[in-house]
Amino acid sequence: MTRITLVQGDITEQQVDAVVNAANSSLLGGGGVDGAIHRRGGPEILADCRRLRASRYGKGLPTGQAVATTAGRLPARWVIHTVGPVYRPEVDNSALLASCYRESLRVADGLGAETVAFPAVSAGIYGWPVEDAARIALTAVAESGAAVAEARFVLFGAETFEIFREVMVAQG
Ligand code: AR6
Repeated sequence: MTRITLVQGDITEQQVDAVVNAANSSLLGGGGVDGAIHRRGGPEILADCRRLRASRYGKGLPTGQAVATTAGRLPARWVIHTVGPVYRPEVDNSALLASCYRESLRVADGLGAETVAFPAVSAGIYGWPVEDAARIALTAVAESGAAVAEARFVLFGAETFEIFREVMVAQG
């Protein structure tokens, strides 16, 4: 069973096997966690992403899916890129957000990763309310059945960390 842990901090500094990136379909970088991972990890990650675009993902990585690249200069071995849904109050995309976590863990299992760090996918630029994003994320990981030993949520800022902590306590 996967143990879920929460820390407040910067995901690019985590000593884990794999770091999950809240990417966009292009896989070619952006702001938020994506920008931080590419800045800190260096150009090897982007080079791998370009190869993926030239081969398996000509049209981009679909929302809810996940794919791994090198982690370049990050302490981790791999970056697992996933694409969260953009939050739209009139559409329920929670299944797609849950899929990001399930698929990332499936990729991690395939790599033999034991420790995986997750950001709060979709809860930044993509606008998902943090409490709801936390509920979906924690449930998806708890129910994943993955072999990964530790799924570590790395929350940027005290407020997001506190919300995740409260949701985790409420979910038991
Ligand atoms: N470590 C941990 N968490 C972080 C870090 C960090 N270094 N930096 C930001 N966060 P976001 P999204 C938090 O916007 O909502 C990009 O342009 C942030 O505070 O990174 O899925 C992509 O290319 C928030 O809680 O991802 C896409 O176009 C959470 O990580 C788009 O943004 C996610 O925020 C994806 O948007």
